[in-house]
Amino acid sequence: MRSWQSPVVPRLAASGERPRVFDTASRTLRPVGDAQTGAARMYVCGITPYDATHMGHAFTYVTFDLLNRIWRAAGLDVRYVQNITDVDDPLLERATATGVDWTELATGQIDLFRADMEALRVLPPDEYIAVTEFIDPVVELIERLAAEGSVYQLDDPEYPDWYFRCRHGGGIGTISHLSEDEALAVFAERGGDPERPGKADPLDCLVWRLERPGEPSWDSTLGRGRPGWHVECTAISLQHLGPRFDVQGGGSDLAFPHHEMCAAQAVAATGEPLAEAFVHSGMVGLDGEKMSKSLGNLVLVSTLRAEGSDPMALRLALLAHHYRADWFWTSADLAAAEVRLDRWRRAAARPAGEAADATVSEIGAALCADLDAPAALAAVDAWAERTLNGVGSVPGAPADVARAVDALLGVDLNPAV
Ligand code: 5CA
Ligand code: ZN
Repeated sequence: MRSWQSPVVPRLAASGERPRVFDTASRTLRPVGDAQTGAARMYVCGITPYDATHMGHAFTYVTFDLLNRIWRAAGLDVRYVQNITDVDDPLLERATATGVDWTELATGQIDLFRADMEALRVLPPDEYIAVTEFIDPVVELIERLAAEGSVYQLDDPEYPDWYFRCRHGGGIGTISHLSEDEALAVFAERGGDPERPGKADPLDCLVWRLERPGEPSWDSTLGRGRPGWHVECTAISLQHLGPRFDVQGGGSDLAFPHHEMCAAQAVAATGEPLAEAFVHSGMVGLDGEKMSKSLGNLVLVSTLRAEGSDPMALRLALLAHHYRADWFWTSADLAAAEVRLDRWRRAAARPAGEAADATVSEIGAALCADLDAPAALAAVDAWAERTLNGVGSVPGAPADVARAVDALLGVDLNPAV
């Protein structure tokens, strides 16, 4: 699938410093990116396109955009892959409820997402893959899992769907640290079917759903049907990045079951771990609840843009929160970001100001220390404050800080057009 247009990233002198990020699985800060090969491979779970980009989605993609940018600044060659879950229960339910064709619903929402990502200056993935264009490789992966005895057909005369044995290739809690009881509760909330009769284990996950009347389906050796959710990300990431890639990313709602199931499937199929680190952004909420399509309490990037918000202010509002924090969106976030953007732009427009080097290093160091965007923002705030107060008279320094702010934080300080 076509991704979106990349912003131009100003080149900085390669810092060589590898970032450290928090790995949910080992609960440690780990350096990520391969210092030996100079490569960094990242997979970030993409949208299920049935409601346009909300600020929670934007927070997650801006988070991994920071990692992408700091890797590039370190001189690493980044390979970035993202999926689109363009066939799944919630999308089909929404299409039915609103009387819209499911493919039209998905296409419209993907277009909106692309436009939002472009406006927010998020670097596009190198491969942007919808599951509907990846059915054959998904089936091949399930066949491989079948050969290992890791999937089975349900004992159900009407719909003998295919399930993955969730304990093959891992144990429950390996990434999420949930107990069995917690896992059961969360599984039911996040698309799982622990109560379905005939399963070998309540936590086994669906990998191939046989055709139901009126649902999209594809011919395959498993019977005519469609993929279950988790196996799409396992198939896409393994094919385009190979096992043991550097970072598997997404919001913290994906740690279980999604990333655990993907990780277990990868081990069961290849004998190797899926990824070196599993990195999760916090959840953005609204009015005391998680912002989610199913709850309908959404603040959409496209709405705020249509109301005239500068996308760079939206980006700064997101960056003001550390990626691992859960937080609630309020209009005060945007108001504070607008004030900050205005100050930064005024400072950046000066012909001379305080020397740039220390501030540029502080931004890089903050991002390398578990993507500490708030600390990076504080460094730029302090520089802007001093420059606006006439401290320093180094010609070109404001332009140098602006280049670093653009390259590392993705914030364009040219006046809004
Ligand atoms: N298609 C699957 C992943 S394979 C999915 O979770 N789609 S999604 O549209 O629901 O979410 C897209 C991304 O945004 C995921 O990484 C998810 O973890 C993240 N996300 C969803 N809601 C929020 C939220 N309220 N705050 C932060 N991130 C969120
Ligand atoms: Zn995924």
